[in-house]
Amino acid sequence: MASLAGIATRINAGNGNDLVTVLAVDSLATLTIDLQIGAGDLLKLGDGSLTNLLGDIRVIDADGVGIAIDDTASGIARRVTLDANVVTYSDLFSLDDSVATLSSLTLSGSNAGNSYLVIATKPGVTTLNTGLGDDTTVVTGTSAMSALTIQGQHGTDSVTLSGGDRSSEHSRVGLHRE
Ligand SMILES: [Ca+2]
Repeated sequence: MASLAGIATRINAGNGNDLVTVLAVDSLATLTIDLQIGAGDLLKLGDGSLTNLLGDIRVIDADGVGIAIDDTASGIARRVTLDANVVTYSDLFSLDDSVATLSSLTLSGSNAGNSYLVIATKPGVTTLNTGLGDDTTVVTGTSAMSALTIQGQHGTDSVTLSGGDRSSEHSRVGLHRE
């Protein structure tokens, strides 16, 4: 779906397991997606490129939603920040998930060399598929009951864990390379 400029758009997906795919959000738009009931709800942002996602997106879900963010085919380097309640792609969109319970959050990057800053994670499983190029990931914090997996894929990737003052005893960080 695509949202309209200057208009607040809300989708109530309905009960049951829903799939919502967002391909475009105008820079002046706000889009709220309420997945409602359904433990198997899935929200997809982008279908290979995030270039047309330019507005603010908010997701609501009470009983578990999987979120997949797919920029794999854009060919553009992105700067991405993950905090406890918001995922921000610089110069593009922000995704507010402060009132959503996540079952999973998966970010899949392009081959252009991306940079990721992880300040905090939400409870659930977060996976960074950083991309096929040379990617940089800095993790300064993770949160209780969360698991973070970083898949460097191809390229010369770097991962820095620097959360010395944050407890990580209840979270897991895994690093993988193909
Ligand atoms: Ca890589």
